[in-house]
Amino acid sequence: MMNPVEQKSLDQRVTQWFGQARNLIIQRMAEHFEVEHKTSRSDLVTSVDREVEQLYISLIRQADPQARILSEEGYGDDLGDLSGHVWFIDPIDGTMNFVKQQSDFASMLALYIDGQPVLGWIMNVMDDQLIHGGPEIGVKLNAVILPALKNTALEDGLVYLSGARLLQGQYNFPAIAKAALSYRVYGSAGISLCQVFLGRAVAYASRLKPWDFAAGLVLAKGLGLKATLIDGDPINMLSSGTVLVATTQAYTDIQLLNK
Ligand code: 2AM
Ligand code: CA
Ligand code: CA
Ligand code: CA
Repeated sequence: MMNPVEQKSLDQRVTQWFGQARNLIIQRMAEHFEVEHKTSRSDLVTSVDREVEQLYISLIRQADPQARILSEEGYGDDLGDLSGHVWFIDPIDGTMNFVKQQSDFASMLALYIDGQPVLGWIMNVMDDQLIHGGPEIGVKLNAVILPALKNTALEDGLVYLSGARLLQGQYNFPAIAKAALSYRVYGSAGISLCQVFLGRAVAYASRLKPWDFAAGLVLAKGLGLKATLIDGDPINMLSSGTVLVATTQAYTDIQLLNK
């Protein structure tokens, strides 16, 4: 395991990696970069996603040589279990926003030890905001500890949802959107989760892969938020799932709607 003093020192070191990643992304944005389609027209990857993933992998391999890495763009390891140190990498989260808007995209890392959430980092790249920390060392926005979140109900707050699920009417998303004060579709899991962590939204729900939710779950635990699959089942860190992160009250409100 890793004690809180060791966790704080690793958090500081990794925070510097995010400075390097941010500089690289901003430099590449001013140049030409390649855009390719993966599984569909709206599923993009760029040469910047690949380069940032490789940067994180080389930094992790130096800092934590025994660790295994689960990363989106294929430069990591094949994992069959979660024993030991496991790092999750989403180099650019919201690649469509990155390509089309040059804003509202994130970069995310997480460290789990023997399947337990230890440290997470989500950077809003263009706003230069890094939310980082974990259950044992607390959660900061840049250098400032985040205040305790209010336990706001669904009807009194914004809910962030995945657009595809909402349009398809899946998992009761339309009922959740109607029950909330209002709803938003942002196109980045990381940016949406940060809205919940900053107290601007009461819940986020979307069908996601492990690198999309790994950092968010660490930070949600550190902030006392609820996080499960939308039907209430526990999240499996090695498979996709429709994940719900919410204040305790909004979580209860959404579970009642699902009954
Ligand atoms: P990504 O940009 O890292 O792929 C909205 O698209 C959100 O869902 C983003 O956080 C995006 O992460 C994620 N996502 C997961 N699977 C996706 C897919 N097949 N196509 C587009 N976005 C996906
Ligand atoms: Ca992607
Ligand atoms: Ca992602
Ligand atoms: Ca990504």
